[in-house]
Amino acid sequence: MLIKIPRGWEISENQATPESGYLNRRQLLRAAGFLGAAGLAAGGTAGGPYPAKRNPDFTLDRPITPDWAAEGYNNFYEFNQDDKQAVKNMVGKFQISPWTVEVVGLVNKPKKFDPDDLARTMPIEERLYRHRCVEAWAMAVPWTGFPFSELVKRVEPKPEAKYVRFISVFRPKEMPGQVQYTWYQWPYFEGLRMDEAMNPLAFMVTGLYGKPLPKQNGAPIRMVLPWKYGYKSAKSIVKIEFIAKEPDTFWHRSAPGEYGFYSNVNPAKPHPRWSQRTEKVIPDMERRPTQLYNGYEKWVAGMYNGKEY
Ligand SMILES: Nc1nc2c(c(=O)[nH]1)N[C@H]1C(S)=C(S)[C@@H](COP(=O)(O)O)O[C@H]1N2
Ligand SMILES: [Mo]
Repeated sequence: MLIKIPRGWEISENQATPESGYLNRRQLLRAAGFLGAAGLAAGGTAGGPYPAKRNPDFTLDRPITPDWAAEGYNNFYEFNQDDKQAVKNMVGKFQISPWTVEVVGLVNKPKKFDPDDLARTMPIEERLYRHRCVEAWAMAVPWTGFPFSELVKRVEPKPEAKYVRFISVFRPKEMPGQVQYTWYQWPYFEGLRMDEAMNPLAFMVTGLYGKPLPKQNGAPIRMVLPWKYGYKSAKSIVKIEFIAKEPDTFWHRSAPGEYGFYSNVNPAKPHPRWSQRTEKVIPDMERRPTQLYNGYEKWVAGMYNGKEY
């Protein structure tokens, strides 16, 4: 294949952040009172299990990212790979209800779940987590969800189950990127080793900022893995499969030399096309040092021998 495939991540770091000026301008407008409720990214309606009680074990080393920034600057290639701020305006046709998450594969009790039922019946809590995209932008947000291990317990994996695969929704009629970007293998797919999936940090998320998850952030249900680059955390999941062998992943398939299976945040391991030493915190894009495992080594370092990438 000699065709040059355009990928969102194949742009220089300078080009990757034209939005910082825009976001600052928005902030100024908001401060001046020019943007009212209509200027906010649409979130879900509060009520039901939201807001959930915050788990005090997870603290931040920085302020919480403003909701309009985390809900208005999104990586969601099913909609748009070039303009993170356009995603929130492209999700209108995306139907998130009814929705079924199928849990299948090497389990004793395969099950189908409705995300709304999960939010009502699982031990949901709010966690403040840092998020680090492989592109270097970062944020810190209050997710609502439950430990993925709780769902695993309900399906009883067999001893042969060594990995978990996550598959996002395929809705070409509702997701223009799935039609336009023919060079990717849709739907989005990701994976974890079993011990990573059972780690207490692995969080299945149904809410953000004390409300149901906005569509652009991966409604109605997504994974959040704060010690890994953001692309490991699949959005809008419809299938979870327990398997015996390490699975391929969407980004590894697209660019095997650039994206490995583990993808743990590591400042010392540069991306082939840019450094990972520092990160840029949205919306102001001020630089901070990247932390090993995104600052979560206390929880996750014991799972690795330092060679995983
Ligand atoms: N299905 C799907 N999941 C996805 C992505 C995507 O394009 N499609 N992007 C990933 C990337 S690169 C990041 S950084 C996060 C972004 O999540 P956010 O928009 O809620 O911040 O989602 C991840 N999960
Ligand atoms: Mo990302």
